Amino acid sequence: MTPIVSVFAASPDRGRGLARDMAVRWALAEVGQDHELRLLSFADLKTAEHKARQPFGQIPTYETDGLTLFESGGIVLHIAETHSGLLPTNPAVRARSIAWMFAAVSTIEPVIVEREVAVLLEADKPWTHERLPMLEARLRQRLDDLAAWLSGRDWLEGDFSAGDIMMVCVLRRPASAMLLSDYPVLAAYVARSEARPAFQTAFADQKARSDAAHG
Ligand code: GTB
Repeated sequence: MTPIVSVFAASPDRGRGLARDMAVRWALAEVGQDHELRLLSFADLKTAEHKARQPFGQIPTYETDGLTLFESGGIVLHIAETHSGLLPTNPAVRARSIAWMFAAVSTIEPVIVEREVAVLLEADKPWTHERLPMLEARLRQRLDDLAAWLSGRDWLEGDFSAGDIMMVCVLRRPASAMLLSDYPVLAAYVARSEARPAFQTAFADQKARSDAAHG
C-alpha cells in the first residue's frame, strides 16, 4: 500500500515548511517512497476518527500496511528503519544517529518552544520582559554546544541521517532561525540540508498544497 500522511488541508504556516509533516515528507523524499495525503481541517483533527489515529488530535500521522503511526519523530524513525539511506548499518553509529533524533526534540526544541511561547502567548504578562533574556541565554547555550559539535562536520554523525532531518526541522523554527546568523556553522548546516534535492521536493510539495488552499 502507498503510505498515507495526514497533513493540514490549509497549513497555518502558509507553506513555510514549519508544520510537523515537513520532517515526514522530507524523510519519504530522501528514501524515494511515494505517499498520499490525508487533508484535514482543524475541526477534523479533533474528531474521534482522527484521534484513533493520533491520540492528541494532531498532524502528522502515517498509515501503511497494518500500521497507523503518530509523532513525527516516531514516523521518521519507522521510515528510516524500513527503507535504506537514513540510518547507518554500523550498530554504534546507528544508535548515535537515533540519539540525535531525540536530542533534536528533547534537548534543543524545548528551549526554542519556551522562547516562542513567551513571545507569542505571554507577551502581555508582567514577567515576560524579565524572562526573555534568560530564555534567550538558555537557547544560545544549546546552539553554542550544537555549533561546537558540528564544527568540522557536515552532518551530526557520519553521513546524513534521520537525526539531521529532525535537527534541521527544529533549527528552522522561527525562534531558532532568527539567531542562526550568529552561528555560521549552524546556518551552513541548515543551508546544506535545505539544498538537498529531497528537502527541495518536500518543501515544494507542501508549499504547493498551502498555496492551493490559501489562494
Ligand atoms: N510532537 C508532535 C509531533 O511531532 O508529531 C507534535 C505535533 C504537532 O504539534 N502538530 C501540530 C498540530 O497538529 C501541527 S505542526 N496542531 C493542532 C493541535 O494541536 O490542535 C505545528 C507547528 C506549527 C508551526 C511551527 N513553527 O512555526 O515552527 C511548528 C509546529
